[in-house]
Amino acid sequence: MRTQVGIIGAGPAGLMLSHLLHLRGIGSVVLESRSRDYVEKRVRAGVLEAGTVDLLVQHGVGERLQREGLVHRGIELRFAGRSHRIDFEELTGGKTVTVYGQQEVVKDLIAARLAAGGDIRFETPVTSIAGIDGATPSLEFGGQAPGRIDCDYIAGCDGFHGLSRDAIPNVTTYDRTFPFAWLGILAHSPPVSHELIYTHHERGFALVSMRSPTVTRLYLQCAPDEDPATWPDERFWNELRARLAGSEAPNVVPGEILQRGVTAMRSFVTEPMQYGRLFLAGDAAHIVPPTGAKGMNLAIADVRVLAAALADFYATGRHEPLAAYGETCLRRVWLVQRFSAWMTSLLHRFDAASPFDRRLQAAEQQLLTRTNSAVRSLAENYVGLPFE
Ligand code: RFL
Ligand code: PHB
Repeated sequence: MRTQVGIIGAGPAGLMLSHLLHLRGIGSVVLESRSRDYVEKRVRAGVLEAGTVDLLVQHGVGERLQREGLVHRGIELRFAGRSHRIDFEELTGGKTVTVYGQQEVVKDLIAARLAAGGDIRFETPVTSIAGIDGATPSLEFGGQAPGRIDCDYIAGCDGFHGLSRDAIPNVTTYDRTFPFAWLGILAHSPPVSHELIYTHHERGFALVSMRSPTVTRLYLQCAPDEDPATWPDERFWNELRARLAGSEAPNVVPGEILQRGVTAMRSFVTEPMQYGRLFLAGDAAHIVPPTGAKGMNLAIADVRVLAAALADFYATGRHEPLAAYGETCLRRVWLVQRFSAWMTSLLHRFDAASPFDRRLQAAEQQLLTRTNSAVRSLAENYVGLPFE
């Protein structure tokens, strides 16, 4: 079996890459260890940057997103018991973000690939990567019909726990683990607010988000080893209310909790993002704490660069854009790392912080209510920095 680009992983990165390559006449095969049902139901990210939305729309996979996605013109930051609205439209010259679940993006991309005759193999785990030093790299895979596929290039879009990162020799990793996690729930109840609310409170961070007019998505800062089973519905709703307390406290209407899980908070980058004929994209190469809502957007930004570089190579034989792939991506990756770590530090409770550090954190929050430059920087980064 042979294809031009062998893609490991059917998350947002792998699927979007396959779609962008197809539109440029380049063949690919996507190998995914999980079932289609599993990847379409995995609840994760929810916020799409303006540029991500444009990219999906321009490439014909934004129709449902435009119909069902919730356009957000701002967010609220809440600290010291008061809310402060960040008006994205005003601060960024009209840009907005769109709330549309990652699994919906994944569903739309799978549907588009299959409708175009694309080859996505679910329940087909890649077990080894070979020959990336030479001209014909290959992937070995297991599952119901195990085999091997020879490729021109390999894209490692297999997420943080995938195997492609380990195929690159002499990598340097940069990381920071935060001393807390998020307990996330999906509940059958109306949104607590019509906009996202990021809250700092002595009891810990809380985030109010949503998925639809009837489904709400909520997060509470918790211990890294928190057991979700110790959070019966009642406890969750009471804690959320406590953290949102203060003037103009939003009205929390409890509903049935449909799902709960704990997400670690980590910043991680691996360099380089490529070696020989293997290119890493998305969470395989970097992860950000979810506070800035950037992970999926960054994954899409990577494959935008990779698809253009591969298209250039197949059209003209030029290697330079491919050779520069990782460097190009890393410039954005580090800007997004900076923003995500900053948002995380701004809003969480750090148990080990000294009294001095706590006052600095409060001052950092106050700055956002006092100067336009600070708040504009937040807005520009949140809606997404322009692509290079
Ligand atoms: P994915 O989505 O993890 O997909 C990787 C795929 O590779 C498969 N795989 C393999 N397949 C074949 N063979 C192997 N050996 C394989 N090993 C792994 C996996 O099964 C999987 O299907 O990575 P990708 O495509 O890079 O996408 C990254 C995003 O998923 C991630 O960055 C975001 O979900 C992060 N994130 C958020 N990002 C945002 O942009 N906005 C948000 O609001 C946001 N909120 C979040 C988040 C992540 C969260 N969690 C749970 C980590 C909120 C949460 C709670
Ligand atoms: C979400 O809706 O899941 C969400 C929103 C904003 C974030 C992270 C997650 O920063």
